[in-house]
Amino acid sequence: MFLHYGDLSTSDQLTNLIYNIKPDEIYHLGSQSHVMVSFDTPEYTADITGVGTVRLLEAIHRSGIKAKFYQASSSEMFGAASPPQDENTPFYPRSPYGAAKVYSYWITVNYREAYGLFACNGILFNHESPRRGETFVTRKITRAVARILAGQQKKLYVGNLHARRDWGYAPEYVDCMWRILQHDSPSDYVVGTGESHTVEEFLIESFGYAGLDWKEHVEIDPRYVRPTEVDFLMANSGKASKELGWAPRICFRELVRIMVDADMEALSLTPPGEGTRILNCRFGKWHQWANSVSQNIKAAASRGFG
Ligand code: F7E
Repeated sequence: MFLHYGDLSTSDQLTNLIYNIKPDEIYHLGSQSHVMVSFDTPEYTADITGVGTVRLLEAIHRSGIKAKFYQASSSEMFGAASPPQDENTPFYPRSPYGAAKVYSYWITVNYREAYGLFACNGILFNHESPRRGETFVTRKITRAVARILAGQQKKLYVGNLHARRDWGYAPEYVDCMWRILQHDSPSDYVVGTGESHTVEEFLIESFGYAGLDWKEHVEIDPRYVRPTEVDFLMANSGKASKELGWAPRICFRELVRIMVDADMEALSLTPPGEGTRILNCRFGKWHQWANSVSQNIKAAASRGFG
């Protein structure tokens, strides 16, 4: 693996990169991806999360490289649309992030139709893992569980507990992204588990799994409540299942256990171990998470990136 520097705000540099690397497949996952942050930085979010996509598409088009293109579209585009959401559900974004992703979705479709690019949208619902950033609600919760057990934190401050999300296990979603680009023809796919739970249910499961009562540790902080919220997301991934043979193997309850185990291990605590057992059973040793992020960064640095 070689890491090149890149900047989604600079089209010339992107064109040079694409022309020099001549990739077969491009997975465009770069963005300002935090929904709450997008309310504070709407213009930056529009530039990077929205216009960044057309910069990449135009770089492919102008350089004449025959690269397949994957656009990381998001369930946030559905926003206020009623669940379950599928490929035919009209978009109703509820944040600058969601609106920017809608632009990226349609410009991807447009380059496919206008120039014949093999350009696809994967409309991914929330996908989580022990590598999830610490300011997203799932990881914020599982990390807090471990820190409370380790005596490093007493309280966890969160916002809206009633929002419902379709949370799945991220590595399975990456497999689906790859499948989308291997299909005979380019198209757009909804990817999620079909199971939806509230933030409160995530709290109950995570704290309960670690033997804690969430009500003793969790406080509501209005600073984390969004100006407009997405209330209810639940995917219908029938198309991905039928055309790509994709189906998630990790359910909500198992995802919580995988994440709590990993956060406890990271603090040298002994986890209950159900999450690790689930991973070993379904995926084998490839899915060991302990310190995996820092190990990957070190490995990349030793190959000249740093
Ligand atoms: O919020 C509520 C919050 O920030 C989930 C991104 O990857 O998935 C992600 O977007 C829910 C929301 O993820 C806190 O109001 C309550 O209803 O973990 P999140 P998200 O906004 O769903 C989609 C698919 C993407 O594309 C995005 O890039 O949890 N919530 N209390 C909270 N959320 C946060 N972050 N922090 C809280 O304290």
